Amino acid sequence: FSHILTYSNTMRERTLIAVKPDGVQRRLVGQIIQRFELRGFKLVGLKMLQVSEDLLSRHYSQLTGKPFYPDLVKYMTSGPVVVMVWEGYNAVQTSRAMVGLTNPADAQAGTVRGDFIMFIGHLRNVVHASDSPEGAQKEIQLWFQGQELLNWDCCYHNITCEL
Ligand code: IDP
Repeated sequence: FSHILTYSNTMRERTLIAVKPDGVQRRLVGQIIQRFELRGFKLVGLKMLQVSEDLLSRHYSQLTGKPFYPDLVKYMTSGPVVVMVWEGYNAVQTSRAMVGLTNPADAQAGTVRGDFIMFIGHLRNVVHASDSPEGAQKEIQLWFQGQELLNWDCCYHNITCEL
């Protein structure tokens, strides 16, 4: 049964996506949500907030020692972010592909970073996506309380295979 178990876990995989302050400033929230909706992912949590330095240091715990970390703090606390949890088949890997490479200059056309940013160096790249299922689980717990995530059924599941 192990392959079935793996398959069903992957079917209901969850990932954390955040529209960073530059994405909110540039009115890209709707466009980014639409891409995940159209791909068939299910929105199970959503909120807007001003990030604290404490939350950010826990979110980016592997980056706090990097030389660019102070700039990253300035960037990420410069305005509100919109953070969401999306659920569906292979959500983590697929959403990384939809978001594109970290440096927008290298990001492929068709990705969020490849479509909305020309070149601004590394920092302001509009969106965050969890990079592994374990990372996603950690980030979802960090940003959301359990009751803020909703389980709901897709009413046309039979036609689309959406969950
Ligand atoms: P990711 O956002 O594509 O997962 P990470 O390496 O986890 O990339 O870095 C987190 C964020 O930190 C990036 O999205 C970017 O905003 C910033 N960042 C990463 N590397 C650099 C760098 O070399 N210079 C400046 N900022 C960086």
